[in-house]
Amino acid sequence: MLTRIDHVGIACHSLDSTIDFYRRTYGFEVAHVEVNEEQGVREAMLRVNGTDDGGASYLQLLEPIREDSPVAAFLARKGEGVHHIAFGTPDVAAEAGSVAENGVRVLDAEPRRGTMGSTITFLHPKDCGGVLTELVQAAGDDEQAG
Ligand code: CMX
Ligand code: CO
Repeated sequence: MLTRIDHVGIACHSLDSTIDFYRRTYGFEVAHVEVNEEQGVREAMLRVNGTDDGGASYLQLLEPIREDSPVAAFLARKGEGVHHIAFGTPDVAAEAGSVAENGVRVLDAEPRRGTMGSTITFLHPKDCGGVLTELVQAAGDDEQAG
């Protein structure tokens, strides 16, 4: 079960100037900044709204911290822009199993650590109509569902 759009991931060269754009243009403020070594990014979460299920929706601004990372490869090929969409779910492992049964490649053998204590996994964009798709179980989501 997918319950919300958790975030839209946006690849950028400079986190600071992209944060500045979203602040000046729309008034969005940074809710959280984090380095995720495993994913090779420095990222900022800009909260857009809360949702009925107790989660929230964010923009996730992504700046690569090394050249051999997915976001660096994306920037080199396509330049700045929308990198992925992430759906929220109360159970990321169950959701990954269910989409895999439908023939969609799940990129992680086990869910990994995402931003703000979340648990995440990615689905191959070639199996999702060209959209790199992430599934997110927010920290505390399982308790809300139970
Ligand atoms: N969206 C849509 N298509 C994408 C894509 C993206 N973000 N990234 C790559 N592709 C497409 C490419 O266009 C290419 O298509 P063509 O063959 O038609 O040209 C194909 O996928 C292969 O591209 P590639 O540059 O060779 O990339 P890889 O196969 O090495 O890797 C992917 C692609 C999706 C497997 C890899 O980026 C990945 O594992 N991503 C998941 C992890 C991630 O993105 N982490 C950063 C975000 C962290 C977070 O959100 O917290
Ligand atoms: Co993401």
